[in-house]
Amino acid sequence: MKKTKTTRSAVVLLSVLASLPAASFALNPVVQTMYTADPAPVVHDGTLYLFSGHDEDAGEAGNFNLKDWVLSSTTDMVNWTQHGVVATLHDFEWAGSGWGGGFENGAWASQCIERDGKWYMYCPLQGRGIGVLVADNPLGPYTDPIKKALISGHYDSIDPTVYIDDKGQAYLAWGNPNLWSVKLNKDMISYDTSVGENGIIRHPMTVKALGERTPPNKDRGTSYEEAPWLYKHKNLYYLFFAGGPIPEHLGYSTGPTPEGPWTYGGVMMAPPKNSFTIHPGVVDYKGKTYLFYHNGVLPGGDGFKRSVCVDELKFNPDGSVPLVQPTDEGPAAVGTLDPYKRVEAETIAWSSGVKIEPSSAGGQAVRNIHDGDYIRVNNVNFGAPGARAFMASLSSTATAKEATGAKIELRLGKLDGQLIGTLPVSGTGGEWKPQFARISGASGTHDLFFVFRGAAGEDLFKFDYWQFSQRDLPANKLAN
Ligand code: FUB
Repeated sequence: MKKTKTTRSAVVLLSVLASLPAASFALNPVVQTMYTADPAPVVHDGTLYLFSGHDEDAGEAGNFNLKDWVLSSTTDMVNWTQHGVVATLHDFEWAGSGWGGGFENGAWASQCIERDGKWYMYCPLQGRGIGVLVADNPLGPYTDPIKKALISGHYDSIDPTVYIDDKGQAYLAWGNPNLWSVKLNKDMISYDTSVGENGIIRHPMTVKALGERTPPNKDRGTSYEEAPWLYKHKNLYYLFFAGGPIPEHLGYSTGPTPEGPWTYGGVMMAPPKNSFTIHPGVVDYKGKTYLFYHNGVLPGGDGFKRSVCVDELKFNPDGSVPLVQPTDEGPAAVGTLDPYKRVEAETIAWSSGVKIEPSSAGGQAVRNIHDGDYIRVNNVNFGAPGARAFMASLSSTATAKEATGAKIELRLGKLDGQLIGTLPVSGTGGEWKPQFARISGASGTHDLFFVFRGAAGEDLFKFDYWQFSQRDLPANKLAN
């Protein structure tokens, strides 16, 4: 009797497990349509925004080539909507003067924060100081409210990190090779000049605070190199940073306030693959803590063509940070994607071949689509009975009368997984037009692949957004 009961419960459990979707994971690096570096995550109103630098595809060899800052966002940790460039060196009138690359280079590691409905982005213009931009929403447009450097170029002024404590006091810290900070005023665009050297505090660069450097270096007495990131967990403040020597690793220190005094905690991530720099960004989201960093693993990548990755960070009970192992699969999904609402084509878990550009219809669109390229979106919840139709907003240079020969295959689970529908792409004469396909066999939760087909080597079409429907399509909505 007992055995039968156990067997029956095991069968029930197995069938429940079988009906659940397999756990979906993010994929590292987070963005594949361009090189990204120096992650700066921030959570606001249920969305995780990931600001980052943007290593250009081409530029001066053996140097960083950064002109602008880009933004992606997620609500599930596996699908990232790319918002493209949100700020550039041209947003700073004064970027053109001084050493560092004029308007063409020097858009190094920034951080953005929201306060009272305004977004403040602290941007180092390498060699020229740290500026501040302000916007009404994370996507911008951003403008320069002070039209000069907030922190002059004399103070090792790269890699700003901004933090607002529970009492509303904001801090800005930065620096390579030294660590500096100011107390920002409530307006977030000026600082309290009554302390330190006209308001600027140099943190003691001691081994106790920032760890021992091995081998020692005459200019740098500690393991601290650059890329500070201020964060709080429980009652402890953390200073995460890139430690030296090169190739950099991630280290951390803790302290009782956002200004320290700091006590070195240890190494939290080994040097990244294929990049001599690393840069931390830590944020809490939906009950978990995430560590963003960069490496050089995308095809063509290296120390000047880096890519942002993310993995979960778990604290030890005493607040210390265990070594985080970088993964290819990234963290588990914390939500599903609703295919029955409009989804931007640039919402991507993984892609191959494609790029993004500003869309003539607003926002971004996917371009550079060739035969065999694909976009993957993860954890798509088709529910029951599931999807019966699919719509994509597409633009192609062929006229409505010309056949493009291109199509989108919709597949579940893997690149050559179950085919749930095929959309033959019509010519649109360069306009954005909705195009439709019948769908069958799409129920439950799956990773979804848009596989692009067409004449080899041809730039096929552009893709703005998509949506599934649980209702069938009238015949006149179908191209064939
Ligand atoms: O991206 C340029 C520089 O490389 C950053 O400012 C540093 O943190 C390092 O990642």
